[in-house]
Amino acid sequence: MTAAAIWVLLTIISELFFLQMDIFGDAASKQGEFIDEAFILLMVLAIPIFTLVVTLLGYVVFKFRAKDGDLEDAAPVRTHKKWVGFWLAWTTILCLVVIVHPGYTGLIELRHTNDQEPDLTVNVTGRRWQWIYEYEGRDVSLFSKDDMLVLPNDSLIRFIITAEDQDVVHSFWIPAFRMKIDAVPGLTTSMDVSTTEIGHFNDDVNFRVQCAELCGMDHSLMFTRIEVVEPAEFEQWIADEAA
Ligand SMILES: [Cu+2]
Repeated sequence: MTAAAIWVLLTIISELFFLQMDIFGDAASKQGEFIDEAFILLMVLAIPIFTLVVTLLGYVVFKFRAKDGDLEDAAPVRTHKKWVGFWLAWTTILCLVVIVHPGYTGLIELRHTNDQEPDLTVNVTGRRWQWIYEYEGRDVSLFSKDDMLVLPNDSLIRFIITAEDQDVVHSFWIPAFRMKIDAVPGLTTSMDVSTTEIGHFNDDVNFRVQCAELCGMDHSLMFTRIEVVEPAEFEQWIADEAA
């Protein structure tokens, strides 16, 4: 009874503490909003399980500790079948639930734009240790590490991603959009992002492309600054760059 009370109390405190935290700030894409919701849901579901394990461990260590001068062996441990069955059933149900949502529904959500025509396609190549970009059909490419990857807001952007032959595996990650996919030599992957916020690397470091697959000496420096601007401003930028 005491253990149950401690568990409930710990759970309520932890849930309240977690829900008032703002861990990542706001996501800057539709996909990102869904991913944040999924993360929060999984944490809310995981907290009671974590507090249950911690409470039981602490309770058992305290309650069944050896008394002073007691040198007898402890009573043998026997399986409590009902408890094992209960634990197995509930964890199985919980697992099946999260496989469907946010697991399966999440995949559908992140991939449902794949058959739509994007507003902008950017071809991306990973190379030790920088990213190279080509704005498809716009005659603009970025080759320097210092270049700013400018993107239009309120747009569906499709990144087509690969890595150079003879290179290693990289991972194309944009924290502000909460999206990430591997960049593999000889393989082409794609990632759709629907932008929802104006933003600049200087104000929020999550507005960057970052390699997320350890790829050697300058892995941590393999990033590109991002600026998301209004579509009209983007068109102006593209026109200036192409000139
Ligand atoms: Cu890399």
